[in-house]
Amino acid sequence: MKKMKELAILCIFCLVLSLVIIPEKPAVQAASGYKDATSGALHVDGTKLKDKKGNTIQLRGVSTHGLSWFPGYVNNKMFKDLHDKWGANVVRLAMYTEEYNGYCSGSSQNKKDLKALVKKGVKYATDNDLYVIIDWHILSDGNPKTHRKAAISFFKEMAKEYKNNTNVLYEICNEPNGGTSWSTIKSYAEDVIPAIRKYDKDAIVIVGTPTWSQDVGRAAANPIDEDNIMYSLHFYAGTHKKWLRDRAKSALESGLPLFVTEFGTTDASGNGTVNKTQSNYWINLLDNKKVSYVNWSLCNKNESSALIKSSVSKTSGLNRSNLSTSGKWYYDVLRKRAGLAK
Ligand code: IDC
Repeated sequence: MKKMKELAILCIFCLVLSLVIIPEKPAVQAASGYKDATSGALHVDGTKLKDKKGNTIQLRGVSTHGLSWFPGYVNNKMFKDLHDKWGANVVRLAMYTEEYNGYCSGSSQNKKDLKALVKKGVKYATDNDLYVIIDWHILSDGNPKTHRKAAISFFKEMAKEYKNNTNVLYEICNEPNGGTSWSTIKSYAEDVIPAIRKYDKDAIVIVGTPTWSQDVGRAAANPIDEDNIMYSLHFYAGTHKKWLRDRAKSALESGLPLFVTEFGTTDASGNGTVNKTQSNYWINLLDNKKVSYVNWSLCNKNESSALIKSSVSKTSGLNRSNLSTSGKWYYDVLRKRAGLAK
């Protein structure tokens, strides 16, 4: 009887001990990202992006292709997958201004449709704990001043709509080009930023830099005198190699907060060979410096930068095998960094 009692006490002791010392099995870690209660509103501190608690946060995610070309990927299930399965914490909504039913080149109905699609995108991002970048995607209209008035009214409307959202970032000119100088871009930014700030006082605003967002040194030499501004650096790994990484490093060293709002694993045409070696060099640098990055692009176009195989037509529920060479590489990059990879 006494032995039984001793045994029972021993068992209870062991049970208590096991509860105390056996660590809880970690649950699958979701992407660290937008959650209003935790990460919330972002701010810029030096070259770093910080969350509301002051922790450095790196955003990693994907860009849509042009919203007019591929509207179908803007759906709740896809965005949920991006967060839960891919481990992304940001999505970029690329709204062209000129090309193919661009916001400034299409009909007024097209303008309404695009605006509605952007709003859907922001909603799906918000519902799925993603930060979201609203991208005014200038390209063939190389000078952002070409559509300055339209940009001001568009961003005013967006900022009014999203003044209480803490997950919306504004990218006011994708890639200035055609010889547009930094001083022209800067003066454009100084017109658009107040339109945003009128409603959304301290949201992050990302400004493109000269020569397809590669001449970050120009901005570093004469930055915009405003809080919470970041500067775009874009690269396509097959074309932009060590020389552009060196340029990025020196811009960071001089204190310029960079955001890679677009990069491709291919050459600058968005096509050609996927250069994994150069892509890995880039990702290592960006991780090391805690620079955020967004990959081009979430679509199944028959071009090698597309994340999805051109033979796959579904717009959500994608498996790794549905992805292109670039897609598989990037899916693994994201999942690993979000702690989702096996
Ligand atoms: C490309 C698309 C391509 C589309 C073209 C339109 O991949 O399908 O026909 O735009 O002109 C950028 C631009 C981005 C480009 C991409 C690849 O921001 O719009 O997309 N790129 O060329 N800058 C460097 C490369």
